[in-house]
Amino acid sequence: MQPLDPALAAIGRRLDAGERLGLEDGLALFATHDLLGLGWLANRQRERRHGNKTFFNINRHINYSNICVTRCKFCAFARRPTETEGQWAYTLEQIFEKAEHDLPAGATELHIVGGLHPKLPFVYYLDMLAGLKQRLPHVHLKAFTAVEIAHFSRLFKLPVREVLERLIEAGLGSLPGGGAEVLTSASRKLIANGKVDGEGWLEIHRTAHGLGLRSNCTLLYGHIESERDRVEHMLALRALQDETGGFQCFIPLAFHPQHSHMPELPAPSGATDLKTIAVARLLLDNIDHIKAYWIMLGIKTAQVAQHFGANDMDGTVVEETIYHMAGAQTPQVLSVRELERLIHETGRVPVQRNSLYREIG
Ligand code: V47
Repeated sequence: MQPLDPALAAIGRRLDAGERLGLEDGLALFATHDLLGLGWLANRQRERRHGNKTFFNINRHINYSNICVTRCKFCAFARRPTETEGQWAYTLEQIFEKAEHDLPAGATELHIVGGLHPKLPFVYYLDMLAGLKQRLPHVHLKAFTAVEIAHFSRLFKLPVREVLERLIEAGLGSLPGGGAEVLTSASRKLIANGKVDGEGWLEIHRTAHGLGLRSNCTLLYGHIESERDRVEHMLALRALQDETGGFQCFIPLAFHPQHSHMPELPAPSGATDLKTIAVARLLLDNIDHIKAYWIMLGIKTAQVAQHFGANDMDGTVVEETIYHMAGAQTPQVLSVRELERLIHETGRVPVQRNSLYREIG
């Protein structure tokens, strides 16, 4: 099936000639009504790189605390330090208990993030990683977004590089991609005022990559940002990737309005979800993996996304609070068997990976 939209067909010919797409191309891709043509183009790039494989991992999320000094408008998860109802901060023993006794069989990753807590000392985070590594030496610790790293740097009066070095020493394996929201536009200030700005977010990933850490990157879309904001955001990530090569995976995150501070906004549509995945595959020619995170896309869209440019589904997850507090209707856990079945049903071959995308088994 070739694209019907002449603008898409022209972009397809340029991709075949090995040309790189730019801002105007990104805008044209978002503007098209030829959704299947766009999917066809993105799928072609996806299959050139990954063939028929769809990756997943066996992981568990731990959100150690939702107490947060900032008030991001999109967030339904955080509670202010003064707002006692509905807040939590796990003790290290509680975290170790969850990790040791509620980890799916064969798990290779813990994904650990939380709010910007005003009081927890640096040693809490260091002991968390060291204690987890001691108990589960084979499990990769993907922990703390760049926003948390910036917070630690400010709170503990340490340069970002030193914060990262000490966390690596304690057992940090890589950085998750959260907190990027929209990096380049004025809308970042409107939805995420008070936390590290776009340049700062990129700089922390640059520093992490310089220290040999791999990381992921995200985009929060479907709120007040424009299509141009999305394209500029992707191009900023691509520029950093040209420099460092440290990003493994891009994860577009669909805004869930329920219980957020922008409940009046409609959630992004299925067409927007699929377009954003496809445009990411076409613009981010230097980031290998595009993840359709089933928790926020919904299982059905995450499956279709495997033919719109995505090649990863994330993993078993087990316990998720960020999206579920924002009204996500997905389950909190998928078994390996279910993940494999869902991937098989899309005509793809499920491949278990570790956090650094090495194939397992
Ligand atoms: O930074 C918060 C987003 C992110 C809402 O690296 C919301 O593998 C939509 O980054 N509606 C955290 N989005 C999640 C994240 C992530 C998830 C899975 C895998 C990886 C990875 C990273 O969630 C936040 C923010 O952008 N978010 N609230 C909401 N109401």
